[in-house]
Amino acid sequence: METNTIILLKKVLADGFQVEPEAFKLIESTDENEIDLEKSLHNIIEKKIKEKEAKIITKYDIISFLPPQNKIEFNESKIDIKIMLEIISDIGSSFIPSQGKKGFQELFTSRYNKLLKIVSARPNYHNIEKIISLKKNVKEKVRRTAGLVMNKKIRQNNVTITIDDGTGMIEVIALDKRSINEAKKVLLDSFIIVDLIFSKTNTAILKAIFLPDIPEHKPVLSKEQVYAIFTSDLHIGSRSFLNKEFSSFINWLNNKESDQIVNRIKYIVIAGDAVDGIGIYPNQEQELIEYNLQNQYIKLAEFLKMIPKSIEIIITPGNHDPVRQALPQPPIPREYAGDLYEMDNVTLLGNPAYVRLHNVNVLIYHGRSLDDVIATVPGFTFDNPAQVMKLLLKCRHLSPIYGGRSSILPGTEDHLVITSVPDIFHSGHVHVLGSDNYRGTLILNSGSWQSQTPFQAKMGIIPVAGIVPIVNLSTLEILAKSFKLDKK
Ligand code: D5M
Ligand code: FE
Ligand code: ZN
Repeated sequence: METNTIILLKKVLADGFQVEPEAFKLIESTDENEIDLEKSLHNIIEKKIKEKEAKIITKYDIISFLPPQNKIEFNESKIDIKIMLEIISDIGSSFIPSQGKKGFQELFTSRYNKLLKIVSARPNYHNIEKIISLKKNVKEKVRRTAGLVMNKKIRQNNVTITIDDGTGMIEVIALDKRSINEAKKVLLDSFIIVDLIFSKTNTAILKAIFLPDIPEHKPVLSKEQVYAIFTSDLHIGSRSFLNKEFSSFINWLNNKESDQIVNRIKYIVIAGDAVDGIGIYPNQEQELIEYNLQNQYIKLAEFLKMIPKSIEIIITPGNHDPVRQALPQPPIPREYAGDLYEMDNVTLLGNPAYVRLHNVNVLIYHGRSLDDVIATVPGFTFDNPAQVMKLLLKCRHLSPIYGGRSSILPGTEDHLVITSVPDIFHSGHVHVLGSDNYRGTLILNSGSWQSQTPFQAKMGIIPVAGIVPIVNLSTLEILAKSFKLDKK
């Protein structure tokens, strides 16, 4: 015979919800005379649907309606999850640039070599020929080569691309519709693999383009159910910084009663532009309410000090922070952000940085090169940053286009090549929330805490501000929590 509990659970499952085993045990042990289980579960389901939360009933959902004496036994304050932060690579801290032209030659040689090594390890690409050996001119046979894109010319009926691999250069021409479309999307200075055929007149005709890409993979997940918040672009000091909304976010982090997730948040990543800075663009002072950079960081530290100490905060710089603009950027220095260095739960890293949060591989990168990619690729817009980040993953490079708004320091090694495949790729900068899952990697752009500035209005950028993506590190599911004030 089915018990009332089983009948109830069947209803829950019929709504598309899952029940965690521990939640199930708790439901079983509740006294039906004391609690209206049906009503309580109904309320939880309604709330989860309304707030677009994951369709899982956890033990914390059940605890939320248990009478106090039962609650004590499962008191959330007893949750003791240890921080597991590993810094894998923080190149901005130690990078020594090379001087002059030689440095740039070395940089691009390193880019080519690193990417060739990545692709040559795959069975499909073991037959990549050097450009110099292509000149032997075997006609009507598909040849495969690779190089960095030196030039791209889009004409009415064709597109030509010139690539260089250090042994020589070759211009390939795209003539058919499919090749033309592929060729148009190619980013200057990026590494591409090219299939071509020589015509009777010795013209290299493009047959196909392949990007280094990331392989399909299973992300590494946390064994414990812990959450990380990915944010950026607070722009403290700007008139448009959303002080009230950000305060409400901090309050929420302190209100352990309000949400069972709060107790399991162990990391907050701030991927640059925490402050608005000063002298970043002409007439910026008209848009500031705090002109002193140190004071902007003091204000940031005041906010961050209100975050529970059980949460580790990782801060990397962006283009509004007082460090060199060229990549890789060093961490925000102590001279500006002394208060942050005094905090035990704050780690300051450079941009980009690779970290592991509870075993999950996270690539943190502010994202300035997104501007350059959006400006170049037909169809790319500011309102879809995940699409742009996906292309960076395919190119296996954080800032392929040289000489745009995003600049790179010359050096013997190109550290912006994405050598290891991240489980989470986090950027900000464009101020628009966006996410995607690409071949097992969670792509995340974190939006901002700054309302539309007059400049962004001119550019047609509509920021998504005051919403934070919270990621369950044991599933990589995202919950977008809004702290926007209701303006109804
Ligand atoms: O950049 C926030 C967004 O605004 C980002 O997508 C770039 C755009 N932006 C900002 N400044 C400029 C300039 N000078 N030209 C073009 N686009 C710009 P943030 O880094 O927060 O200022
Ligand atoms: Fe920003
Ligand atoms: Zn920025």
